Amino acid sequence: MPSIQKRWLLKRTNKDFLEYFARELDMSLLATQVLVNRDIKTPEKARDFLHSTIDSIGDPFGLSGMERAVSEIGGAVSRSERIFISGDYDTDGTTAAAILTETLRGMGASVECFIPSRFKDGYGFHIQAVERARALGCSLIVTVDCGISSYDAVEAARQYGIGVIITDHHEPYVDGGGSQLPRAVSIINPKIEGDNSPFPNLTGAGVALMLSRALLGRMDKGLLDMAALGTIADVAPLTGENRLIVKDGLKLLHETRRPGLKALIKCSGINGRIPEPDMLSYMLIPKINAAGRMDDASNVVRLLLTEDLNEAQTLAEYLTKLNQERQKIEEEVFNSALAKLGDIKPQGRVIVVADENWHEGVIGIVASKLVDRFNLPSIVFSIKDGIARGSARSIPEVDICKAISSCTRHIIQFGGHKQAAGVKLKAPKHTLI
Ligand SMILES: [Mn+2]
Repeated sequence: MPSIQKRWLLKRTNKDFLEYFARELDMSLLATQVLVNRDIKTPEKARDFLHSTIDSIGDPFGLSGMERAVSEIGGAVSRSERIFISGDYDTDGTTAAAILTETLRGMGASVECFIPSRFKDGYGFHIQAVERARALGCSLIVTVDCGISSYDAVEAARQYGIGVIITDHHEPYVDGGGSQLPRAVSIINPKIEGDNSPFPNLTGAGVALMLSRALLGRMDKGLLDMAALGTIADVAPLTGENRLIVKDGLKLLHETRRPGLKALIKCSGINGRIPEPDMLSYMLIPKINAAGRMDDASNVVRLLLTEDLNEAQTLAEYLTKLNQERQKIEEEVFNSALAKLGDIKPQGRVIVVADENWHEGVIGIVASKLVDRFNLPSIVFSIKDGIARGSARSIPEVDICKAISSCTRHIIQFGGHKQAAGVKLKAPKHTLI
């Protein structure tokens, strides 16, 4: 413990520095203190932080795999080949898909945009998507916000002579205990080994934005509203590149030209001011996520891309209604999970609960609520037809994806992040908890 004099000196130095720094920046002491708290302690860094815009974001070709992806996509567009975009059903996955769809259509490409169904296809990129791409005569598949653990689906595409470009941001753990990344034409994922890009925290929508920027040779700022939504929805750290995306994206969202987002913002009651990330997380993003949780998330891509005011209004009302249903079911499942835990005050290291009647669309949120309540990593399974689909959420101390990857022999499929993962297991009747 420093002596009183020393502590005084520390404070004193700090105060002198603050005053000097505030004078340099021509800012109040309070605002300067906020910068210092963020470890911004030189005038250059401060100016960078305060005045940087989306134009100062780094070079998209810094992402490994970008060059090859751009040349393959460029080739397919110039040969008028059909391109299949395979996304995911949450906000990040649907905004990523819409970003790439709009970009490629703008380049004159013929594009099919596919969003899997949570109930029919499950999370991510699967053989069903490959079959559909083939049936539609597509020669190239580009995944967004998924694909990094889809070794088998990429093999199936190769068999059909369809090239796959994977763009993702999930941890590169692989299916079924294998040790190989998918044999794709190109993989863009800031999390894979050897990627030295300056964008480690991009989400699926952020990676899609970078691909768009590389394809167009410029940033299409009209995409930033969607990129900001994906970034906030995936709770990515709002620093560096993500902060720039969100900063400009929120302004754009406020005055969005997209009829669908406009209608949805109106339904959410956040009209009239530039929204803050928290407001979006509570008021807008749950409505977007509700589509994939309760029904069919390709409606979200339609909402994001439609130019038709009536369709926009109908879709916005539909999402709002689905979200109300979701809230009701979520509460029921949460209470049922609590009842199952009963009086056992969980003292172990992890909570695992399962039921045959739980709605699959809400198990992720219920797992989050269990983590909040008990401060333990939690996995919630919904069992149907001998298959247990689980959603795992964790506390900062536990890398849940790694934990699950250490028991791959029991697992049909899994994927995710350090704090959130999805997992699929065989569930013979007698194992029901
Ligand atoms: Mn994502």
